[in-house]
Amino acid sequence: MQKPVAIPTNNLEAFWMPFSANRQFKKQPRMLVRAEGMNYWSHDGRKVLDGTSGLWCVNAGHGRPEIADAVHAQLLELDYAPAFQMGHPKVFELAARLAAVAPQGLDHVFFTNSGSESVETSLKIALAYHRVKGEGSRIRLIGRERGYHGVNFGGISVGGIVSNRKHFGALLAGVDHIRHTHDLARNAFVRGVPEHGAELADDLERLVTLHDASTIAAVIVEPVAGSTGVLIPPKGYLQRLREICDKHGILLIFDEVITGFGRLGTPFAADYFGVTPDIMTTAKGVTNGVVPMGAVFVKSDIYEAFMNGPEHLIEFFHGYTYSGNPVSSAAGLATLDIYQREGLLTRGVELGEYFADALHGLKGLPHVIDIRNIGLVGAVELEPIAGAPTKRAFSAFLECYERGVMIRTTGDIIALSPPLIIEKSDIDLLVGTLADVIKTLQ
Ligand code: PXG
Ligand code: PLP
Repeated sequence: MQKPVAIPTNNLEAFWMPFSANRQFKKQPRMLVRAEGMNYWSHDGRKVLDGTSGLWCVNAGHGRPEIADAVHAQLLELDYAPAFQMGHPKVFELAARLAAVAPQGLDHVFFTNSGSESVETSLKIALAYHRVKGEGSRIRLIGRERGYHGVNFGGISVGGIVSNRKHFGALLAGVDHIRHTHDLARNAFVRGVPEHGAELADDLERLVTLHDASTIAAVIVEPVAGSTGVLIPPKGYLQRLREICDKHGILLIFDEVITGFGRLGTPFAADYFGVTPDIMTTAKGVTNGVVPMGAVFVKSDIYEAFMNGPEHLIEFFHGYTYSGNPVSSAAGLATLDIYQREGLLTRGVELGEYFADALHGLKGLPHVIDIRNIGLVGAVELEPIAGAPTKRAFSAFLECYERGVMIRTTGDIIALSPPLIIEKSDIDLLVGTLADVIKTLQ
């Protein structure tokens, strides 16, 4: 057992924690001090099973020495190289290897440092693409209700999570949203992909009728909406969205920041659903979450559209100081090695059924109004306490942590997304603890 570490409770004030209840945390801190494999260790010496891959990112499990060694060696060999007008070998190697595992046709990679930056990058590529193609009237971006696309201005504009939008002014102009697909009345407690709701994709036709296709640049959706509480697309929905985009010359962007790198039991959600987007955003799992990095994949004809004009000119005025930096690139290569050596990008198929059985065994417990699963993602939706939404699920989170299991909650939905190295005994512990905790909830 990890030796308890004294928490410096007198100096927690300076750090303004992101997306956190700061005051609650600082009264009752939950500090993590070590991690290995499937587990964290808390400051008070308890082992805590990671049911969430950190924040949906540590897909190959914690403390992988191969990644640590690659990062260490890279720091000593070439620590940083200018990202603009200069290169270094590993970033080219990583782009080529990523393109090789990506769905066919997504052959070019633009690097960022997070999912939020990947989203901004994808929206800018979409707008600029139409302009370089001579269709500069396509200025509108379409998102979806309940979508999460990070926290930068483009992302919250196309996003559909009210709390992430309402405090931040008028947001980006020219944005509209299609309806979300959550439908408890028709789809509650369905295993895997729900039957009903493909017709919700036709909502895009409504926006085309309203704005005219000639003004719309792109539609961005999460293939499976993660952050809002795991909303799985109805059968046929993404195919239909693809067809409507094709019909009207609108680019389709899949935000695969969560679904990318094996989460659904396929390398990407595009593979799972057999629908290939024009642009695909990723982050998190690209480096196993341990060094910041994001990657935006684009189809060749999009990249090629930019490659015109005099060769000494910059083709796309966009990039980050740390785009494809050597350390992140080294971490990305070592991570891909692990995924490929251990077959992790498809391991969710093998274990998904066991995970689904365990999860759906929670049906009938108090307050449980829906259970959803796909690959190694699961969600348990709880009936909110009248007048106190989010409180019931937050209590479950606190109690699970006390009992040595880390879950994630959003609203009154509990989300599970364990590392892809999980074993059946870990699933038993994860879901078993959750069941015990749900039984105690007020
Ligand atoms: N797009 C999607 C689909 C995401 O899930 C982002 C963009 C932004 O990525 P960065 O790296 O900028 O955070 C995300 C991130 C949660 C949770 O509670 C989800 C995310 C991040 C943190 C927590 O479910 N998704
Ligand atoms: N702000 C200022 C003043 C800068 O000079 C830069 C980059 O040079 C940025 C923001 C953007 O930083 P990054 O490239 O790390 O996103």
